[in-house]
Amino acid sequence: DDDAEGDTSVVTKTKPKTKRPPMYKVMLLNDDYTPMEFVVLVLEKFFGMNHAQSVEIMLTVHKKGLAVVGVFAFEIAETKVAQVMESARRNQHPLQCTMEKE
Ligand code: TYC
Repeated sequence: DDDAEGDTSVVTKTKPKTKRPPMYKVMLLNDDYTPMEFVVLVLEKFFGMNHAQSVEIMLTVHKKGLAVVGVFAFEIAETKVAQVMESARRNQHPLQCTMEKE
């Protein structure tokens, strides 16, 4: 929209803002005790990765300390984090999964 302001020639643009929801990075954190194979299974089960992708991401976390495993809308990200944390708890692994606004 062009909104003419008063009787001078100043014109301001009003953006047609279609608002997208904020997205959230879901991250996996490294630790010294969670077995590599468990992390690989978690990535396959909850993030729909194939085996090769899962191994690659797991090794990135292992070497760098953390990695983004996916970016989702808030509710989805929350569910992924809860699923990973519950699976880690059930299996008595200290694996940590967190989310952060992009
Ligand atoms: N560092 C763990 C080990 O050596 C493996 C591991 C990878 C743990 C990724 C957590 O998010 C993680 N067994």
